[in-house]
Amino acid sequence: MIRLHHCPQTRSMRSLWLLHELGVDFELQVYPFDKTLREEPYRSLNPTGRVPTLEIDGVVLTESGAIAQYLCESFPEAGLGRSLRDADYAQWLNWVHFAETISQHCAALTQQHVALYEDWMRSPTIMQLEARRLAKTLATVEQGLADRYLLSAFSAADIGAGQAVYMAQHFVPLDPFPKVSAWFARLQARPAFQRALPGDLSAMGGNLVSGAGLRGGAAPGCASPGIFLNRRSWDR
Ligand SMILES: N[C@@H](CCC(=O)N[C@@H](CS)C(=O)NCC(=O)O)C(=O)O
Repeated sequence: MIRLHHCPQTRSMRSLWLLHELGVDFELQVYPFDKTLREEPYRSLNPTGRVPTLEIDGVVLTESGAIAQYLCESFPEAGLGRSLRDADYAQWLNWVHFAETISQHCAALTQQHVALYEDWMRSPTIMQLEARRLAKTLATVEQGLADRYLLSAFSAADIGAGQAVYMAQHFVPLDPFPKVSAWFARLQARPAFQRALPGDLSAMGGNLVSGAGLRGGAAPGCASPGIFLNRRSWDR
């Protein structure tokens, strides 16, 4: 049994996109991006109260990079992972985890732009610094893009980094990075990417087991300044 615990517009989109690319059966439990994640029964699965969480045959994983590795190793026939025997294994692994280097800046910027809801709480210095550091990570992707994908063919590395760029585009323009822009357009055209976007929950696929308090379609997420968090719901 595979069950993904997911909030739209967050890092769990990586895992959802990958599950769709793998074409496996899974259940999808969708939450609002608020303190529901800190409550039981979710807290027992993921004590830090974050998404994603993946349950797979009695195993629980709570890091998107680890989830990517575990799923790719569980379904090697899909060809989205690499193993130690492959010449590009180190590159693959590095890109799968580089996604988190991109995402941490997106998370910091989301905190500044969205979660800190009073002007006095925000720091223009941190906003500028984080945006510059985020742009540097995009420059790294620009430099690393071999051709159409990060490796010689589409893989979970593109999913991890691609989802991070999906978040990053809210904060930095992609225009200065032509290879990133073309690659990201290619990724966005994939049906599995589109099924992982927020919107009609029925289009998300998987076997949707529960909205767990979700009200009215996609929940607000952690990198969508256009969609406001129920900010006070995080106060504690
Ligand atoms: N390193 C973790 C980070 C997970 C994470 O921080 N997820 C965010 C959503 S993008 C979250 O759940 N945040 C809730 C919070 O910070 O309280 C991963 O890659 O899965």
